[in-house]
Amino acid sequence: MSVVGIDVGFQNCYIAVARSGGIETIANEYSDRCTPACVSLASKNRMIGNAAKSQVITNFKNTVHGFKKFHGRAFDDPFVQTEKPKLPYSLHKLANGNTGIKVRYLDEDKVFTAEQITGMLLTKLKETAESALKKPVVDCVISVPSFFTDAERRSVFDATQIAGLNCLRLINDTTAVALAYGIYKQDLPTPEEKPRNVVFVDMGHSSFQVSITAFNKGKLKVLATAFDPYLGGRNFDEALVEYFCEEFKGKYKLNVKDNPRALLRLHQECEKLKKLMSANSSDLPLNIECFMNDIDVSSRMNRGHFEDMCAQYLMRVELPVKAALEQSKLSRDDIYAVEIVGGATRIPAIKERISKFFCKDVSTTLNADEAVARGSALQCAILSPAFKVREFSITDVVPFPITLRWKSPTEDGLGECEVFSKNHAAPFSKVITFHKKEPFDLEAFYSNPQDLPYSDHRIGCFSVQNVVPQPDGDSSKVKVKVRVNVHGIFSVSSASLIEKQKGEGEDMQIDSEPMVQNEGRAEDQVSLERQMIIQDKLVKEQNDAKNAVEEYVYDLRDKLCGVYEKYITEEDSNRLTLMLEDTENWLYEDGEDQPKQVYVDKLDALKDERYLHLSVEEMSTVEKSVNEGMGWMN
Ligand code: ATP
Ligand code: K
Ligand code: MG
Repeated sequence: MSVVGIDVGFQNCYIAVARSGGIETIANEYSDRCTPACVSLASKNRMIGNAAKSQVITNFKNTVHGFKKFHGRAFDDPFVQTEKPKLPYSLHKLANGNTGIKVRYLDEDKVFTAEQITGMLLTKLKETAESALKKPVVDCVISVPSFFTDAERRSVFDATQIAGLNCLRLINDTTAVALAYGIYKQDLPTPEEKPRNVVFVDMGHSSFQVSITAFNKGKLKVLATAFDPYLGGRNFDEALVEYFCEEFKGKYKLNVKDNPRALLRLHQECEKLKKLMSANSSDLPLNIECFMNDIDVSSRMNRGHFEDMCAQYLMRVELPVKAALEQSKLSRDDIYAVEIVGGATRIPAIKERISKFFCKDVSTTLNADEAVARGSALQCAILSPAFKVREFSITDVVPFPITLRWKSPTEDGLGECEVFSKNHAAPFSKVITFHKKEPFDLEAFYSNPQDLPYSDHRIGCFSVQNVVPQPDGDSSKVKVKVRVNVHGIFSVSSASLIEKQKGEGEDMQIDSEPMVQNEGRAEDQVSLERQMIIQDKLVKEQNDAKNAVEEYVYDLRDKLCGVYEKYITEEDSNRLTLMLEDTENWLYEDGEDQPKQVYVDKLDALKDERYLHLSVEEMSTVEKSVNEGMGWMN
């Protein structure tokens, strides 16, 4: 059984695998270790990852990217509503109020949930891992931002199931990074000694996360996490896009925002320019040929100007960093190192701000792009019974305080209490005792709505059933276990009624209903994903078979005027040439879209033709001798 970790980024995904030799990051069929978080739907199949990214402009309405924040999100959520007009594809309100993605697929209008789209992406990542490892991939650990709420985590978890994965843990990005940092360190303080405190900073395309983690030999404990869920590389791209849109309006009279293709191209060019500016402080050109209305556009930008333009974003860097330090109750002197990862931390001004705050140079000892995936693979190795790895205990934190409110139909005694405070250790179970005569409801919600990345603070409703009074009419003692599990998901996991005389517990039934639920039925989405996988496979086989015919035509044509020329009569050569021409025409006409078998038969027929006047042995001797670089005749 393989042991893999997957970093599902807003823009970039990575897969790492634990092998006996250590952790390796896996490259996809494009020899790229990064797979874009992009899914493109078409009339016959889907393209996912790199193949989808190349469709971003050509098939913009049906190429989905930037969907990570739609997990567990209401369509009416302010973030979704501000994103919507900027997206080249359409969003759609689902029956449960969540955000759906509307595309054209198999020549029909289709709405997919965020779970399904991420499920598609995970299918691709799973296949990439399987083809590299040459064995099935099921067990995995998937990373999520530390600020993901219950609804977001449940939604990502559903996506893993749609893709047929068995997710052993949803691990926080910064915790995965901490594990990748700590597990191989030989010189960590012993458990009795003062821990080594390290700050981890991850700025990706869409978000900014900070954690402070204490290390001792064999363990790590997250002390605090803080974040800006809406600050990332994309803000810097957008600032450039805005600037050039304004400039081109005046300079070329172009309304770039009215043209989705031009706008997407500008986005791509601005991202490239942003990256160049990280390495270069001089004036840099921006040139786009045939940008819009056949006009070539050009402009310039430099780092200083860029930083001025992005002042509002740079200002926000310090806030989570400061908040994390305050929550950890450490002082700057207690910090051993500040490790930065994530693509956007390559922006010099961001590095400077972090370094300035801690009065310390930032360290880049970890691979900025791969650390999250590598740490996730390490966590998978620790959790998997199929793999031996040194013990390393991980204590994470609850990102937002959680409150429980209870009520029963007739008894009074409505009440509430905060069951998990901010930065409370997780995973963790707690037992709360109630005195009740009848079934009652527990409602869980995040205590401080204003801290959340979005406006809905409800977690779920849990009904404790079958509660009855004691034989003497007194209230029964009901012990309820509440838990934040290994995925960071809250639940009321069990309840038992304690009988007065015996002091023994009898398990009670709990009906739980998370506030935000996946729109589709899980089984349906799983089987739909399977059908789509089969459909993609059929299309791929069909294309491969068709390409084989095409290649054969080109190959034989080359050989007829090359290696075979001397050995074939002119008559035969003419006949074969004509046949190749016919086949080529057929491929563009009737043979454009045929079932796989038609191409296979065609190829067989061609091969038979070829051997009419030269025996198979003769043909292969010709080819062999040519390949070996000697003339056939001598
Ligand atoms: P998230 O963590 O928000 O889900 P992600 O994991 O997909 O997103 P990363 O891959 O860590 O994000 O980082 C991608 C971002 O980093 C993009 O905005 C990209 O433009 C930016 N980036 C990458 N290299 C550089 C560079 N040299 N200079 C500036 N920005 C860069
Ligand atoms: K990433
Ligand atoms: Mg990331």
